[in-house]
Amino acid sequence: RAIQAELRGALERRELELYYQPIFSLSDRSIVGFEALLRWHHPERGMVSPVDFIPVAEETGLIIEIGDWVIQQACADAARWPSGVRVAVNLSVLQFEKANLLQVVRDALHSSGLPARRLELEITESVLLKEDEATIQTLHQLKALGLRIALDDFGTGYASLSYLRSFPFDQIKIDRSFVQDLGVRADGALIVNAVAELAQKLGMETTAEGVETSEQLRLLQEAGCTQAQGFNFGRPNPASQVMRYFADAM
Ligand code: G
Ligand code: G
Ligand code: MN
Ligand code: NA
Repeated sequence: RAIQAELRGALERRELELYYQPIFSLSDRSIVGFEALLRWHHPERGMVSPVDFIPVAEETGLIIEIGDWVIQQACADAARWPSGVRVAVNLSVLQFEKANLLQVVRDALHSSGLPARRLELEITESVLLKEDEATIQTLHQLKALGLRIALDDFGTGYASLSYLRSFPFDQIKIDRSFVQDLGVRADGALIVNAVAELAQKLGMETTAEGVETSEQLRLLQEAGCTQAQGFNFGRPNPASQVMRYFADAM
């Protein structure tokens, strides 16, 4: 059967699960939060990557239903974590095209009891591509709820800098392609340094993504990045394993 047809029933069959990857503060190595990363446990194909099924979900419109579930589930999971630990949720551009995103987020916060300041929504540059007034307005309304907005995969689009003017992001997530250059190319730190400095001047935090080595970590600290995530700190794991991070810390 086509992957589209199979994805249609995946939610009801409980084949979708959120994994969580820790995000650390670079100033004191404490855990600031976790990014929710969607996983599909397919009965025959095994684990299907979101890289493969999110596009299908977007083509079929299923991303709305799935995206709503992700927001609700992430808030419900995070409500059980220590206060101060945030959850970051990836949003598809299509979730902005349906009118009720604000209501879905509000409902998820209300029913989970998660304080808004502990929710961060990650959007990619594709959300801002159209420079559409309605999208910017929705972002402002979301932010007015008290949650945080992050610009994900920063630097991979072709007009990144101009997007920083379109909305006061709380967070910039530096794409892992730049982190991979650290310590490898002679000019590897240039872009990370520049982005971290710019973000700081704009009053935004910076999370470096895909940090795999202690050398990258050192250069990111030197650059003034505020947070990091990656295999060096921890892989994405099921919600049941998140508590272990806190048990270790206590
Ligand atoms: O873990 P990784 O392979 O998990 O994720 C691959 C890509 O899938 C990333 O670009 C990530 O942003 C995206 N992704 C993961 N979970 C979600 C989700 O819940 N919603 C959306 N829209 N994208 C997601
Ligand atoms: O686009 P987004 O930032 O949401 O994607 C996160 C993706 O990056 C997920 O697929 C996640 O599994 C992956 N990822 C997280 N940490 C690392 C890492 O240290 N190295 C690599 N190569 N991928 C990572
Ligand atoms: Mn992300
Ligand atoms: Na990213």
